Amino acid sequence: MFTRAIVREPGRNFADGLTTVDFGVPEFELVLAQWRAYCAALEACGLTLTYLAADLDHPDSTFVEDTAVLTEHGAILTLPGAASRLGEVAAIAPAVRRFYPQAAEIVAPGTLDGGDICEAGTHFFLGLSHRTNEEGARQLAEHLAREGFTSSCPDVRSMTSILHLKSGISYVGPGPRGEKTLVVMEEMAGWPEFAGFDLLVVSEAESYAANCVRVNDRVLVAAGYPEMTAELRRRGYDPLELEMGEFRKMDGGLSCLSLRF
Ligand code: CIR
Repeated sequence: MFTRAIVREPGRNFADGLTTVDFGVPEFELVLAQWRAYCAALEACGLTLTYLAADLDHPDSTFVEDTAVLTEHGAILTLPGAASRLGEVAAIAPAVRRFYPQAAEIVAPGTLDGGDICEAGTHFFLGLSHRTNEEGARQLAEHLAREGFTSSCPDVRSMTSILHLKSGISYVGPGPRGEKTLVVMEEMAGWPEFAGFDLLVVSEAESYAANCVRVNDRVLVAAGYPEMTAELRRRGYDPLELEMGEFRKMDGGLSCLSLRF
């Protein structure tokens, strides 16, 4: 069960952030409306939110997930792989340390974005990407091992369709009969790393919906992906659909917008 989350309001210069996709320029009023609906959804799931003010020095800073990895036992502040995002860690550290005074840190030459880290019960997938390098993953694996977690490192560096591991996979936790459901985009469905999980394969046409988030009794899922939403329902999950179009324009997904714990 999650009880809290940290979120950061998007700044007026949100559109100046990094992106690899060409879906148009986000419209700020719509960004804010979608962000507010996202925060309200977390609250409806029972979470108490820590709201951080917009940080105009870092246009991508609403994607707080990339700055820390929170587990039930501890926290690790990251070292983002994009230079323009490095300062986001110092900016969020006090909010993380308020709840995790002993928070550890990823240090250079390691780099790591939280978007590459997928918790799947007692196991963590640490994605190697153009943001997270082997050294960053090695350091995190060591921290996690000390907390009793195992880990493995799926490599997404050759994929052009996703930025982070969690753009392509999400663990939605135990289903009604204890299923270990791992949502996975079609392109990654056959990967040996994911054997042993109950795969929910997202069709190529709906691949953006592979980034979804289990929050207590609900699964947050992007609106506009009916097959994926219906499949979650069929498996006994309770999806909560949210408009994500403006965040998608900046390579962002549902998980990126909060640190849940
Ligand atoms: C970036 O390129 O870093 C941001 N525009 C998007 C980050 C999305 N974060 C995530 O998937 N965890």
